[in-house]
Amino acid sequence: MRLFIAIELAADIQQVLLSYQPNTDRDLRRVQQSQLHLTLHFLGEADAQIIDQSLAGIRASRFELCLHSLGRFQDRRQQSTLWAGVQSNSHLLALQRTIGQQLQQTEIALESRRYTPHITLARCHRACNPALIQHFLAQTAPTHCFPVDEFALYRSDLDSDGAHYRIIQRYALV
Ligand code: 2AM
Repeated sequence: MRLFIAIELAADIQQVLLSYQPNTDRDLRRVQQSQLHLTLHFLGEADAQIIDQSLAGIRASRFELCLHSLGRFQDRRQQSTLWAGVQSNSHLLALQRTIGQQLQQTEIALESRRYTPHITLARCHRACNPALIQHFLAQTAPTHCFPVDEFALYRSDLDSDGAHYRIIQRYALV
């Protein structure tokens, strides 16, 4: 099963984020409201039961996150990810590190790239229309804050219209 660990966003924050998404275009795909999330760790193919056992022992504190920025990642093939960022937050980074340490006890290979917290809002599968990107990045970034009192293990299923994410387990923060 293709798995990742993420923070689910409440419907009101998802609504805010929807209003920042760029317009759809031939090569641009917006992330649907129910699929918006903040990833902590991408795991790839892994055994959900083993991961669940590992996550169940985590004790970490709840915290507040604030939206803060809009940005873009671009890969070597010119594909872009358009995202919303959150304000730097030591609790978020501590949670991400704690989960990573816990998962090191399983045989899962974790992402080696530096953790860049972001909420993907849209993806361009080829070069994006530059006007759409400019318009997206020129918006005043949202600053809404929201409480984080749990994280979740998600499964990602790929089908003809892209990936579909579903929560398979939730873990409360204390
Ligand atoms: P992205 O939105 O920036 O693509 C599910 O795929 C979640 O895991 C997404 O939030 C995705 O980030 C993230 N992720 C991180 N590394 C990934 C990888 N190597 N392949 C697919 N998704 C990855």
